[in-house]
Amino acid sequence: MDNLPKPFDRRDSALILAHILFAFFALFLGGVAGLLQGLVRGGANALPFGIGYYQLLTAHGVLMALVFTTYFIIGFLYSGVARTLGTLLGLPRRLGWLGFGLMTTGTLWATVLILLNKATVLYTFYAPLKASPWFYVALVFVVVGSWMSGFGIFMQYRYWKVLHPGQTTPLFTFMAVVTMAMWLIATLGVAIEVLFQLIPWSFGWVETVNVVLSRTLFWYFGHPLVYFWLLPAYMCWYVVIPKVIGGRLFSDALARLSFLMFLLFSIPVGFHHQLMEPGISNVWKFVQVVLTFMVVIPSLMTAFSLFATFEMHGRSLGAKGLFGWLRKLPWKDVRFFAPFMGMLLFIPAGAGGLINASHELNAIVHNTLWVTGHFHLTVATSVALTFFGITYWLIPALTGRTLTPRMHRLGIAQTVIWLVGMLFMSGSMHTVGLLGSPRRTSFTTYQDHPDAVLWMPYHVAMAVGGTILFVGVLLMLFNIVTLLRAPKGRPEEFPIAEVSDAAEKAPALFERWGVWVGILVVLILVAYTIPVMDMLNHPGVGAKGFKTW
Ligand code: HAS
Ligand code: CU
Repeated sequence: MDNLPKPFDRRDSALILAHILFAFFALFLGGVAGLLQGLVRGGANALPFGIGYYQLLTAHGVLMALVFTTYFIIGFLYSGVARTLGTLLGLPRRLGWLGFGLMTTGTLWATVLILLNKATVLYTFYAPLKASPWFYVALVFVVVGSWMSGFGIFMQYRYWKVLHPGQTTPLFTFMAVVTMAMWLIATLGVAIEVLFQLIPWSFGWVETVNVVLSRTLFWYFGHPLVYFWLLPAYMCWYVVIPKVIGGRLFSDALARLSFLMFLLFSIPVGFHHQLMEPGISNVWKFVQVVLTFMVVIPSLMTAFSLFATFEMHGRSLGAKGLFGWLRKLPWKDVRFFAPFMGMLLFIPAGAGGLINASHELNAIVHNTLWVTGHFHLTVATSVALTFFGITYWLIPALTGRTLTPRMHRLGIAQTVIWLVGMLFMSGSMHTVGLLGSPRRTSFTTYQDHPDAVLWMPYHVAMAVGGTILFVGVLLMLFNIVTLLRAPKGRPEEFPIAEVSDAAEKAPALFERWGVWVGILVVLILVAYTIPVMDMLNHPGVGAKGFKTW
């Protein structure tokens, strides 16, 4: 009896499950949009009901990249905090529901506006594309809602700290706190952009908008946004996967250090999305590119730590030779297989990121489908497959059900479909991007440029990949329904790894938040003060705004 996993409090599982299921609802809607737009670009006929390509592209980006991820992440973070610190307190749980309510209001509102064709501004909502002001108001609801959930996590953590003076916080919660701290500091940028620039301008209270400033505020947020997606996947790789394979985490201190480095270096790097923009001097682009290469280091540390975990485990089971440990991994366990495939593809995905971040190479790939290929490997493969892998044990753990061998097989099939679809889609996006095919464009031949005839076969391959991926979305939804109805029996556990005996204990300094946030503020000021002053002092004429759809 003692060995049975401790069940979740029903009120906690209701909150977490609401987030996870809403996430997959968004994935489904976003998947429909993705399928249709892939077909349009692949040369299929016009869309039904007068729906526009860019309208779909907006729905796809918002629902997949912003809604699916944010809901899943908040649900997952709450689950791990409740698992490692104990049942949620009343206030954190209420903040979780308040966050859920605000985010859902904002999401539904924004989705309706997109479907009414009043906010066809893509997921980056760049000015001077001008949406209905209510779209920006809806975004405020989403962001403020996510803050509430963040405050809930901080509160639970503070309370635990008070009750356990001098103890090291469990690794999962430490990582959740870092992730949410980064999120809060990063979203300040987009909050300023939306509240002080986009809302007054779209309501007509001011006539023009300072475009370069708005894009800078956006990317101050937009880069850490991608780490907000990645860090929860890393939490699974560091904390969950070693347990699933039956091994131990290589080093707890190294894992914490890598997360602190993400906190420091995720934010002052937004200019690597603006390398081709006028209005920012090369000196500041250079500074931020240097910091971008700093933020690669914790990912390399993560890769090292994962290899070490896998190898240590394999050798303890008698694996021989350089790669013998690979055979000792539990290939038939979907809790391992799906995230592992995410890791594997993160190697080329990350390499593509390094290419993007190199100023000269960025000139070749910027605004081409290469970049779209890059983020379909990073967020839509590495992160998405990891989130799917989490879902297979999290839902049964929340509902006290069992992950059956049939579910493992279905999950592995889903992963393989996803990989094949992405291979077609992201592979052809990368290639055709190098041939110059632009992103965010439904159709062009660049005035019959000779290279444009080379593009079409790749666009067809993208559509094939998109169709396979849509099958993958449908199978994932089927799997979720099956998980919800899995047999009751031995409840599934929430896997939390132990640390290897040889590992060092994390120094107390790691939880001196004032120090880390202080250094972060200094880095942000160094990277942004002068260029932003320049933008404020030379606002140009300002843009009136366009509705191009
Ligand atoms: Fe990126 C554009 C640079 C990572 C997402 N990126 C984007 C956009 C998105 C995105 C959404 O510098 C488009 C935004 C838009 O709409 O305009 N990116 C980077 C760099 C990294 C990087 C340097 N990106 C990500 C991640 C994302 C993401 C992660 C989402 C989750 N990206 C850029 C740049 C642009 C950009 C430019 C702008 C392009 C432009 O011109 O517009 C790095 O963080 C990557 C570091 C990663 C590694 C890999 C480590 C490998 C690991 C796996 C180990 C595997 C194991 C298994 C152990 C160095 C940890 C092994 C097993 C075996 C058997 C072998
Ligand atoms: Cu970035």
